[in-house]
Amino acid sequence: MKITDAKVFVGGPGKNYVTLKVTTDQGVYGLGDATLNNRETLPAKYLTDYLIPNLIGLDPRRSEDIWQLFYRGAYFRRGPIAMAAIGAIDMALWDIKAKLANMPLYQLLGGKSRDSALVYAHATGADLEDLMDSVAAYIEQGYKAVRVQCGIPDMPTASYATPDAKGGTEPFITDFSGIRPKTEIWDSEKYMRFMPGALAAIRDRFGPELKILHDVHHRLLPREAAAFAKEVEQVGLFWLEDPTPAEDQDALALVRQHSTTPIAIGEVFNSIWDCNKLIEKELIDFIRVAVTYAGGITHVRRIVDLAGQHHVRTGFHGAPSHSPISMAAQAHLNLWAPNFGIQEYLVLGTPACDTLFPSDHYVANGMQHVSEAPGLGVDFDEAEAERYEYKPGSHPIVRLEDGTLWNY
Ligand code: CS2
Ligand code: MG
Repeated sequence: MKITDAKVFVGGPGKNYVTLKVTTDQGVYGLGDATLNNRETLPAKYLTDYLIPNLIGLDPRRSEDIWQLFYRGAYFRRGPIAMAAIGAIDMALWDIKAKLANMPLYQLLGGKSRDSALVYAHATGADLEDLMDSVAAYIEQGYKAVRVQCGIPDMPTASYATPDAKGGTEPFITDFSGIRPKTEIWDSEKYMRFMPGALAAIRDRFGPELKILHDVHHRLLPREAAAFAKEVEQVGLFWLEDPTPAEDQDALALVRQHSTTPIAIGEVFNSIWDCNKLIEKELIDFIRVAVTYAGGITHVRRIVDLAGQHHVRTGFHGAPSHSPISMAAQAHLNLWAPNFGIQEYLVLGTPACDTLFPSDHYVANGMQHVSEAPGLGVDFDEAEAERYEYKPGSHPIVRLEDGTLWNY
């Protein structure tokens, strides 16, 4: 069996998805996602210029050897661009293999460990009252877990993932406003004075059952993160996410030392070497890698297995930057992983997105249900894809009030 062609498509409704389609001499094709948010053209070029010319002619069933070829063979290893490109190929080869086996992909991983997977939605508000309304709306829809992000009083601009005005929704991470980023102003002291009380008020309002998650989004210093995690201990968060940048994995020991608040980190990681210390030293409770950014199913499975040896559960990233293809791959991993925790889920399902990526994966009552179709259980409409093209967009940058460049 041989790979005969591979094509890359960049674009989509409201988002620059980077979709890979790998075709074989037996007519079976596989799909992969290389969407690196706001840098989409780079994994696309890595695929077209470097990986695809070396993929043609190979046996698609040799997914492990192909992964090693593109990881070790690069010489310059790792990094989000290369790992997203490798991830897309890996997803496509797993898709092909499962189609050949005429099985939904989770069967090749080891079958079901559960029949459906818990997801969490994103509640947001310009102020606490607005946020409470957003939380109530998701509970009404049956969600059992909700991430809460709130506008901070006296903050000069809206904060991460919060609307400019009441009733607004989370700003989309790519607004196609061009490659020059907007600027958000941040003040950790204002955040630390307000947010713990807001989280406690949400707990008081909605009771002990609701799984409450909060994303600090890398904004605090390790000491501040330790103090924050300690102060919210009684709120009983399901997790506190990215409390401090984790390039310095050891810094999380300070947070662990001062609090039992569960910690979730990993969405910006692209290999096991970004998180092995966090896992082996048990400094986190949830690993947040994304199947696209972290090299596909083959590599993420290794991270999940390492995490499973250290009481760390999965909490795969699933922001609107993710394509239905990577969300499908994660859905299969969620059904298999013995140490599954939760899946981030933003309602991607706009009619235009569903038309581009037909699938019968679905979420109901806060639970993700996986397609029983052979393979990933998602397709790609090439004719529909012709309607879209790449449009530059960027994350905001963040500065402190004195102009210091900070963490987005
Ligand atoms: C966020 C992401 O979903 C999350 O937890 O951290 O939305 C993140 O802001 C984007 O993926 C950045 O591209
Ligand atoms: Mg996050």
